[in-house]
Amino acid sequence: MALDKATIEKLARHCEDAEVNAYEITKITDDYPEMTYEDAYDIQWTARANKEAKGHKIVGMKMGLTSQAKMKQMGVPNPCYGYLADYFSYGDGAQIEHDKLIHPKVEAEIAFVLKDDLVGPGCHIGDVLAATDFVMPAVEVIDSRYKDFKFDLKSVIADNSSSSRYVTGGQARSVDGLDLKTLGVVMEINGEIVQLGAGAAVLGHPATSIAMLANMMGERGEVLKAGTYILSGAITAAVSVNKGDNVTVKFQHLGTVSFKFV
Ligand code: OOG
Ligand code: MG
Repeated sequence: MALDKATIEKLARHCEDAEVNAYEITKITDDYPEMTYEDAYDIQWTARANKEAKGHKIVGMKMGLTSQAKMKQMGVPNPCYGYLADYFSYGDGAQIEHDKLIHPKVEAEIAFVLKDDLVGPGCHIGDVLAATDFVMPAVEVIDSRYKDFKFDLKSVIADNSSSSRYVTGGQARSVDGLDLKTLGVVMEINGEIVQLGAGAAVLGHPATSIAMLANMMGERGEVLKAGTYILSGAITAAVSVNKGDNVTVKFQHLGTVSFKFV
């Protein structure tokens, strides 16, 4: 740990304020180059506690930067995670206000809901499949608070891994008989296909990503709780959206998620 508690608290407020009020900030490692990964997660967990203190519920978690496409797109070496607050959540057919966000992008994801807690270290894909209650399709709306979506891994972790909104739809299904690795996804914006992908884009299999999340949380003594809504990471590259855009993502075997930016 390189930053003191007061600085961690200041940076947590700084990042959270930019998220709530939708304004751009400069990458925090520019001002705090000595910051460590532990500091970055301390900032994120402090912002999370601040949200809870304000009465928000933390409803889920997300993994980010789990695909080669995304790591290459953002120029970072490893995946990261973030939390999902109650007001991030939207249902199928939602209208999301573009003006309340900075420069949103959409990405197709598979969401997991667990029936048993997962406690790292040592979690593996088998533990995840055994602990999964159901999976369902989701589209994440990410909105980095950093100028031009440019960041390094520590900065993006402090910014709650760009979490902003997510939309769920389609069908919830048990993982039995479902091959999440080959499950195909087609993303359309205003009727035009913009991205294609398969579950394998996420660390070879989306459940691997959930195991990694439980293990990363385990390093901080945290448990991935049953009932938590978990986004496993983007299958496609993230696509920028404008006001008025209609987003539809078709998931093989799981149905469709669609919504509009207004
Ligand atoms: C970080 C968040 C990435 C994912 O699924 O890969 C993410 C970013 O690219 O801004 O949510
Ligand atoms: Mg994502």
